[in-house]
Amino acid sequence: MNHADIETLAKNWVVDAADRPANPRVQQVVLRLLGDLCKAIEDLDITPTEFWTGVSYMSAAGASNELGLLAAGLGLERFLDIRADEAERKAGLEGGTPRTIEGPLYVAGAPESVGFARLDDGTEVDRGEVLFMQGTVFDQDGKPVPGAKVEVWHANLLGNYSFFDRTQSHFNLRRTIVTDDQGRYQFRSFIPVGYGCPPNGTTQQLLDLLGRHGQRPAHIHFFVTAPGHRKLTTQINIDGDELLWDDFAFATLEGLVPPIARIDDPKQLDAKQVSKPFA
Ligand code: MBD
Ligand code: FE
Repeated sequence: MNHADIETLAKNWVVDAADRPANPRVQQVVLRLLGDLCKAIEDLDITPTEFWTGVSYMSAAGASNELGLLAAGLGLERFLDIRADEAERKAGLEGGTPRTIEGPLYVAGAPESVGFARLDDGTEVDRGEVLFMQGTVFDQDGKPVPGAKVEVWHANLLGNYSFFDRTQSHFNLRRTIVTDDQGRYQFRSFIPVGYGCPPNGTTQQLLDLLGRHGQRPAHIHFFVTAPGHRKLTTQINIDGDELLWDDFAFATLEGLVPPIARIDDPKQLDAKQVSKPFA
């Protein structure tokens, strides 16, 4: 069947079949996606068996809560970022810390403190490398923003995130830090280990068929919000990770790999220009 005939069918099924007030945006999007899917079935001669295998796959991915993970692994989440960057560029909004994907593992409501937080609950302190990070939130004009919320979350030493991993304490490695009167935040945690897709899960199943791994380099997630300002969603990567530029979710960016200063003696904190002692 040619594409014009397919489009006529799709219009018949979506638009002409409506006998009640409809949501025009939903109609528009479904019409397009349905038509495009039918064209792919036609052009690639997708068999009924292949089609129903795909339906089962999506059902299983949804049932195991992996659709968000799939969106990251297929590059779709990265694509939304590229479009957001483009829209901001067109609006003349450039500069600042680059955005990168949120991923599927954020949990709202982390404990809040001003200026400083320790992220880890101490259970892995014997095995992890302690990490200190500090920064300042600046506005578009380069002025510090006191009272901004910096939400931070990252994986533990097994690459797992609290809540999704029920063995961790509530909100382990998740905190909200409100910037101090000079716009600064600091935290203590440890260097996380990169995440890997569940090896027997639906996302990894598809990645295997595509000949791809499902690993992320070690990273730390951030939301930065303040009244009257755009929200920043970003991550930093831990420099030196062998997968730094081989992330299955395509999130590593120039400008999001800060230098790490390794310190053996805590007294060296001053020499490394940590602005004040950590709690
Ligand atoms: C993660 O930790 C993550 O950040 C992304 C984007 C996908 C899967 C797991
Ligand atoms: Fe992550």
